[in-house]
Amino acid sequence: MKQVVVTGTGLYTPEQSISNDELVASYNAYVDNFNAGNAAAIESGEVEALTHSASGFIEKASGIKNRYVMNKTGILDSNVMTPQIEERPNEAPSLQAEMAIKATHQALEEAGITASDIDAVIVSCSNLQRAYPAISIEVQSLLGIEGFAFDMNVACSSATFGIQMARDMVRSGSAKRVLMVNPEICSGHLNFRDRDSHFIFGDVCTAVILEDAEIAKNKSGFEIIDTKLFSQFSNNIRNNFGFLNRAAEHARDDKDKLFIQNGRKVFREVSPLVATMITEHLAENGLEAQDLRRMWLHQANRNMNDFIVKKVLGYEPEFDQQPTVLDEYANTSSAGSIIAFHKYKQDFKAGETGVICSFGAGYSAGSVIVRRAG
Ligand code: CO8
Repeated sequence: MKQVVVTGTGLYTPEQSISNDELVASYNAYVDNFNAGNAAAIESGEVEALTHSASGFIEKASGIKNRYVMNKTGILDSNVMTPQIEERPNEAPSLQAEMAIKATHQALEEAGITASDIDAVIVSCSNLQRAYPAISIEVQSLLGIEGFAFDMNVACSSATFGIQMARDMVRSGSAKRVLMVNPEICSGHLNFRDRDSHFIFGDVCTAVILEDAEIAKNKSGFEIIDTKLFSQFSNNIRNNFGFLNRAAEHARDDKDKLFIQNGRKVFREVSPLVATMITEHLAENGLEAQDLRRMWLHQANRNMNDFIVKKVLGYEPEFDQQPTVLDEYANTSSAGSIIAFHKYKQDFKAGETGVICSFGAGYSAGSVIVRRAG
């Protein structure tokens, strides 16, 4: 079986950002307007008054202080509260393809190859801006790549599932060099009028290049030791937006056409499941927790990650063992663990081992054990 290496990663960060205080000010202005506009109905008990959001709660409950977004003004306008992104003509590159290209250039540079060396493209993320043609085929075309491309979606686990697909393709010989890219515009499917979740997500794009080790030019990449995927149906994180919405017009704009979750249940159910998955995955590969230099975990919640790593290691982790990017980027769905890997991998020495792990809607979870080559 061929050995597969991650030879390059890339990160595109949007220029605009929103702090917790800015987001909360906009949400609270919406609440004040709503309550004033519904004063009589609230007084008579017909309508429930809305409650303010609070920056202090957000940081304590999640670890999030800031998020990057593709359009700040629409989100912060308390009469709009959604990103305002113009439709583009079919001849122009789509926004997700544009984000993908930016992240890809950085990944190619690290891998020391050009786009024409790639022979397969996977765009893997939690929402695609159109049904077809596939964004990945557009990326393939914009980069001048020969071969094939496809899109896939496993919500927050899209990147680790994408890595397993890419690895399997290289191992089987159906591709030699794969670009796996995650353009996440989470702000487009987040309900900024929902106090429980308005603070959770941000926008970003990550890219990963996986190659047959024999032909890789970057000899100090990260060998993939093994991958393990898990899924189990749950309604606790759900978004009912889809092509049949226009066939049920009365429900087309209901809240469930954006992200909804039972966050507390997700926290309780998913955290132990992920800790067990990582421990079992290590054991299957003859490894123990102390063999790990670092875990690059999905970035949904700081407390959740602390719980998982403590359960795997048996003690409180240092930042170096479990770096977080949540404070700056918030939850960027599938891109989160890859941002952490991208930003905190350069200090790895040859032979050191780590785990990239994602988890989220589905439920879905993916674990990727990597070891620095070279
Ligand atoms: N401001 C102030 N107070 C608040 C706020 C707020 N904004 N929101 C809630 N509160 C209050 C509540 O009313 C409650 O008050 P009380 O105790 O008086 O009833 C109190 O705070 C506690 O509320 P919760 O129990 O809801 O708070 P938690 O401590 O559970 O924290 C979290 C909420 C942060 C959401 C937490 O539960 C969490 O992070 N859970 C994990 C969720 C998770 O990992 N989800 C994965 C989702 S990502 C994914 O799968 C990808 C989906 C695709 C991407 C979608 C892009 C849009």
